[in-house]
Order: sequence, then C-alpha cells, then structure tokens
Amino acid sequence: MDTKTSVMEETISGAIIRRFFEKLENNLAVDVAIVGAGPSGLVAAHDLAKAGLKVAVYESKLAPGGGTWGGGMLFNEVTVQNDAAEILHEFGISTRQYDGQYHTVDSVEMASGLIFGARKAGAVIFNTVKVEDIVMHDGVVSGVVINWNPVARLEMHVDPIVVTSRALIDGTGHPSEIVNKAVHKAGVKIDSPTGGILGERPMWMADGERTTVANTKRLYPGLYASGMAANNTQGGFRMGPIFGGMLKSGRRIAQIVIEDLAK
Ligand code: 48H
Repeated sequence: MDTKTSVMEETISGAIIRRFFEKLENNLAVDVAIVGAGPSGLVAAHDLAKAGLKVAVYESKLAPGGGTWGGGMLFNEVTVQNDAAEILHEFGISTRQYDGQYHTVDSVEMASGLIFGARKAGAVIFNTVKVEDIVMHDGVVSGVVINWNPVARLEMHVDPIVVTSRALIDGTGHPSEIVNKAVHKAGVKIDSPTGGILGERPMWMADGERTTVANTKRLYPGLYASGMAANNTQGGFRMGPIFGGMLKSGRRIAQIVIEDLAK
C-alpha cells in the first residue's frame, strides 16, 4: 500500500489515465460504432457485443440512457408491450403486467439495466463524447469523427479524432444526426422513398409502434439507423412514452448488422 499521500495521488491519477487510454486505443477501429446510448442503441450494443463483435457506443451526455430516464413527462415509469418486456427480462430488468397487453417498468431500473447489460455484454461506452461527423471512404460510411461534448458546447476550435467502423448505427433519436450528416454533408441517397430524410410525423401511438421495426434498416453502405432516428428517416409517426418499438428496433438493427458483416 502507498503510504505517502503524494505517491497515492500519482498512482490513482496514473490508473485512470492508463486504463482510459488503453480503452480508447483498443477501440480506434471497431466493427460497429453506435451513436447514442438510448434504449435502441443500448439493446443493439448488447446484442452485437454478445455476437462477438467489437462495439463502441458514443453518448454525448454524461449519463447514457437517452430518453428512458424521464418516463412520460418526468413520471418515471415507462410502458412496453408484452413481447418487448421479454427483452427487458433478458437484461434482468423487472416489469409489471398492466391491462393484459402492456408492462410498466421503473424508468431508472430500465435505463440503468440497459446500460449495465450492454456494458456487461462487452460493448464499450464512451460517454460525454459527441460524434460530430462521419468518415466516407470510396462511397462507404466508414467511421465516426469524435470530440468531447463540452468542447462542442463551448464552441472551442479543437480538432477531433477519428474511429473507423465496419458499420455505423445512428441511434441519436429524434434528430437522426448521423443520417443528416450523410445526406446533407456527404450528399448520399439513403434507402427511403425519396432518397432523403422524410422527417418524423406527429403522434399516432399505434402506427408509430407498428412501423418502428419496419423503419429499421440499412440506409446506405456502412450506415444504419435504429429507434427514433430510423423513424425520422422514413417519416414514421411518433409514439410517445411506449418503448417496445425502441427495444425491438435495437434488436432488429443488430440482426441486420450481424448478417451484413458476416457476408
Ligand atoms: C453522441 C448523441 C449525438 C451525437 C444524440 O433519443 P434516445 O433515447 O434514442 P432512441 O431512439 O433509442 O429512443 C427514443 C426514445 O427515447 C424516445 O425519445 C421516444 C420513444 N420518443 C417518442 C416520442 O413521441 O417523443 O437517445 C439518443 C441518444 C441521447 O442520449 C443523445 O444524447 C445521444 O443519442 N446523441 N450522442 N453524439 N452526435 N446525438
């Protein structure tokens, strides 16, 4: 044990720095980069890592979990359909049956359980890191351009660093930030009825939930979207505080990426 305070301080700082940079260096080239640690991104991260792929998740906020924590209007309960409750149970998250077709979940248990599950499956989560751009190599989306979110928030002129990926999943929720970069900056035509981003439509819970999984697909070589980002690209309706579609979308995009990367 270190007896001198100064030696202990050096050891503790060194431990953090060495371990962090080891993690960063080990993930400079990944199989799958996921932008956004919301429910869809976390389920995708869990399934992809469980399938043996190298997965890095980038989350601009300090706390991963996306829109899960707030339940509906800050009432910290979330709802899911019966079939999606099974996904939560796989993560060890408890649910309570409600009205035959639905389950309620404590949103704090759901957010923390999804984060823990993704991490334990082997996905690495870089929080407070914003993906500010994509990498394009010969017409294929090939990675992410990352910087500290506080640097972006303070508009500091600091150049980013780059991580390459075989597949990039936009799990950024409503704004589909990454697909936006691909369409508006790289000028690519995505797999949508117009080749562009159709934009999210207003509230229609049943339809939004019905189409979320169908909206979850490969959009362009190397580029995929899950959850609300997938809905935004395809002009899907929003569905409010029911999260079954998000969980199933995360699972679906993981399956698609696993199949594509095995080709
Ligand atoms: C790094 C980023 C960046 C960036 C954003 O919104 P999310 O929870 O995502 P989903 O799609 O898994 O879940 C959507 C759900 O929470 C929701 O909003 C629903 C069901 N709404 C229905 C309705 O009607 O309103 O999480 C996205 C995450 C967030 O944590 C962002 O901070 C993060 O992505 N993020 N991270 N780099 N450029 N942009």
